[in-house]
Amino acid sequence: MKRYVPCIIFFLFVIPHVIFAQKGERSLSLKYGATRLEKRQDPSMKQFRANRLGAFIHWGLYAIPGGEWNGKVYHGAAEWLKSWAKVPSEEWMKLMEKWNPVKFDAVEWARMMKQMGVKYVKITTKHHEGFCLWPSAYTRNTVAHTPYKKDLLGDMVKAFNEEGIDVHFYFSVMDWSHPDWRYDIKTKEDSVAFSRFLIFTDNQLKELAKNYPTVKDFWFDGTWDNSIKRNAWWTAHVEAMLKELLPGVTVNSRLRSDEYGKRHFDSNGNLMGDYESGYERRLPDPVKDLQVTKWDWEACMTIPENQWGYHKDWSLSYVKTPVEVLDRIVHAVSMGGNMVVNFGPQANGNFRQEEKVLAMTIGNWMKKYGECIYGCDYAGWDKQDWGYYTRKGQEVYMVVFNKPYSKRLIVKSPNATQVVGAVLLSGERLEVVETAKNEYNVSMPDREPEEPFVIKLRIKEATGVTEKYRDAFI
Ligand code: JFZ
Repeated sequence: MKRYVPCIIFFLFVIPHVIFAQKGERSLSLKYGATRLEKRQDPSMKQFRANRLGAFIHWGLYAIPGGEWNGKVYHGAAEWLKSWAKVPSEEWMKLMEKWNPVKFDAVEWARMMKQMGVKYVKITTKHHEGFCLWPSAYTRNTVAHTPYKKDLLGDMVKAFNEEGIDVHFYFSVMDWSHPDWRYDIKTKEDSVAFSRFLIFTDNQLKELAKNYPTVKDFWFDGTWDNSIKRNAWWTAHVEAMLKELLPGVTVNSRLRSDEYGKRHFDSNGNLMGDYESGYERRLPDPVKDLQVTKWDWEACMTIPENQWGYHKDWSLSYVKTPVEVLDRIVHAVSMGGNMVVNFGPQANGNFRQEEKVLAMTIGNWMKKYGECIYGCDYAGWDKQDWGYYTRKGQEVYMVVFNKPYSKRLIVKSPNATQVVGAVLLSGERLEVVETAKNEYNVSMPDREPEEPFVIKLRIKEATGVTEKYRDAFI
C-alpha cells in the first residue's frame, strides 16, 4: 500500500491543481495571489480606465550622458547606460553634481501635456539607477543634493494637477545605487541585507504617499529578480500598504508575485494588482488576443524603437510617426486598454523638438476626435481592415486608418444589432447600405480626410428584430 501513497497523492491533489490552474479558476489556495477575480468598479478605477491616454516621463541622471559614456555611444536604452558601460555607482552618482535643469518649467510641461490631450502622466520618481526626483530622507541620491536642489517631483505634481491631469508614480524597486539591493538571496548575509532593503523601500513608498497624497497610481518596475520573487509576501504587503495609505490608489501587476514566484498572473491564472502592465512596446493581437478584454490593462510605448530616457541620437533606430503612435493608442482602446506614450526630457529640462511636434500633432487630433478615446472601451464587433472600433454606451465609433479603394467600409455587426445610420463627427451623414445579414457598407466621405478619421454609427440593439434573412437549409 505504502508504495501507492505518492501516486494517490499525485492523482488526488497535484493533477487537479494543474488542470484547474490552467483554466484560471481559483483552486490552489494562495496566500499572496490575486485579491479579486473581477475588474474593480469603484470610482478611482473607473477614472483610471476612462482616462485611456497617458504620458510617461523618464527623467533621471541618464539624461546627462544621453547614451554616451567615455566617447562611446551605446545603442541600448539610454536609461540603462550605467549598466551597458559598467559604470560603478560612485562614479555614476557624480552626475548628480551636474544635475541642474535650469530650463525646467513644470507649468510649461503641464501645458504641453494638456495640449496633447493626456489625462494622466506617469513620472519616474526613481529609476533603476537609484536617483530620486524628490528629496527623500532615506538616501543621499536625490535632487536635494544636486546644484538644482528643488523638489522636481513636487513641482510636477502641482503643475499637472492644476491642469486637471492625474499623476501616477513609476517606481523601480531594483535600485543599483543601494548597497543592500540583491538580485538573488544566496547567503544569510544576502537575506539580512535584503530585509534592510525592503524596509528602505517601504519607507520611500510611505514617504511618497505621505508627501504627494494626490498621486493616483503606483507603477512598479524592476521586480523581476529572484530576490523579489522569493519575497512574494512583500509584494502583497506593498499593494495593501499603499491602498491603506491612499484609498482608491491603483497598482500595476508588475509589482506582484505569488508564493510560487508567478508574476502578473498568479498560479491560478488570476491577475494580481489592478491592471496588467506587461504590454510594453507591443500590443495584443486585435483578433487572437481578445482575452485581454476581461481585465484592465495599460500598455506603454517609446517613440523610437527602445529609448525611454533621453538619448542624444535618435537616428540609431526607427522613430514612429505621429500617425503610427495614434494607431497604437486607438488599437489599445479598441481592446479595452490604456496607452501611455513615453517622453525622455533632456537634462536641461527641455523636451526635444521631435517630442514637442509629436505631442502637438496627437493633441490636435485628440481635440477633433478624442470622443472615440476618452471613456471608450472594447466594442465587441469583429475587427475590419479599415481600422478599429471603440464604444461608449450606445455610441459605436469606427476609427478609420486605412482608406479602401472600393470607397466602402465594411461593417459586420453582432447578431441582433442593426446599423441604422452613420455620421462623421463633424455631423456629415454617410450612406449605409445593408449588404447581407448583419453586414453593411458605409460609404467613405465625399471629401476624404487626410488623416485618420472617425465615424459614429447609429445602432439599434433590438430584441426580436424581424428575421429578414434566413440561413439556407442544409
Ligand atoms: C523597464 C525598464 O527597464 C525600462 O528602462 C523602462 O523603464 C520600461 C518602462 O520598463 O523595462 C522593461 C520591463 C518589462 C518588460 C520590458 C521592458 N517586459 O515585461 O516585457
